[in-house]
Amino acid sequence: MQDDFEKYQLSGWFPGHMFKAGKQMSDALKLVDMAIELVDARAPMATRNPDLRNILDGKPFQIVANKADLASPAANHAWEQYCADNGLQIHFLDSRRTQNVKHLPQLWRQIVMNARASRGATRPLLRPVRVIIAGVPNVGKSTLVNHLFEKNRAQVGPKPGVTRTNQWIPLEDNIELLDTPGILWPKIKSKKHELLLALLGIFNEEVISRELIADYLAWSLETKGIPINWSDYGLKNAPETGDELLSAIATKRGFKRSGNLLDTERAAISFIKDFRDKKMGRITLELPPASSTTKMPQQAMNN
Ligand SMILES: Nc1nc2c(ncn2[C@@H]2O[C@H](COP(=O)(O)OP(=O)(O)OP(=O)(O)O)[C@@H](O)[C@H]2O)c(=O)[nH]1
Ligand SMILES: [Mg+2]
Repeated sequence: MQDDFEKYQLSGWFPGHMFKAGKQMSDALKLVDMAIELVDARAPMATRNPDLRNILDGKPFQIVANKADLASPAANHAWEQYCADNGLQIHFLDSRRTQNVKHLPQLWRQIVMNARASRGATRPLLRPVRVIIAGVPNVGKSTLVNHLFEKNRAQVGPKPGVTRTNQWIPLEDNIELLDTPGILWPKIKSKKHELLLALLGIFNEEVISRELIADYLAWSLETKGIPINWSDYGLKNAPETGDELLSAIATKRGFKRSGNLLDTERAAISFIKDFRDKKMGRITLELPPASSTTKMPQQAMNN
């Protein structure tokens, strides 16, 4: 059944470049044995796009939760547990280091081979296993491709793929990686979801008010019980409202607009930047559903 968004996409109003990207993605997925679904470890489920599973049509996939170095180690562990309990393959990664990615091709080959075995395939695969890295903007697709590529470029280099536009990068273990990552458009479920995606840089923050994103961040930190050194922001205690926080930051950091007014937008930008730069510590914004995390208090989870 088509939902309203799908009807809108097919109506002719939907921007052409997005439709083209979606079409390229489904064409690319026909060529591969498996997809690597790259997500942001700070919100691993909220940064997925359900369309990918629909287009994959039963082909295996692995969720790679990238930027694991920015997320809470305890929360990463809780997500691993949750995914294992729910039959999902998840792998936490900091893709900026080549040494972290070098074992991945072997893992992917195993996933494809297991999927073939469970489908009852008996004939050996006589060609390389083909994989694609897909994900919403800014999750680190290019970083991961580049590091996988870097390690193998010296050996063989890219060779033409099965279509004119696709190039395959040969990796170890007889695996080929499509050199262009698949871009998935974020599917926004609610205003809150939109703010979360904007905070993670997945959705262009300029179309949303930065003050609102900062307000959402402060609210998330507070409701999740994440300890913050509020004195860094000119406050003795946690703020009661976003306005209070942004005024305090603008005062402490001397952000002024013409007319000697406090520049709360600049305050919001600096607060968001601190979060993205890990100045507040390693923070996960989306925790697994409660059932699998009851043993761990929320606060401990973000340490
Ligand atoms: N801390 C951290 N930063 C990362 C990691 N992977 C990527 N980044 C950073 O995240 C930003 C986005 O990375 P890209 O590789 O450009 O992401 P992308 O998915 O290709 O983005 P689009 O091409 O816009 O869709 C860059 O500033 C990277 O340096 C990671 O594992 N940890
Ligand atoms: Mg990219």
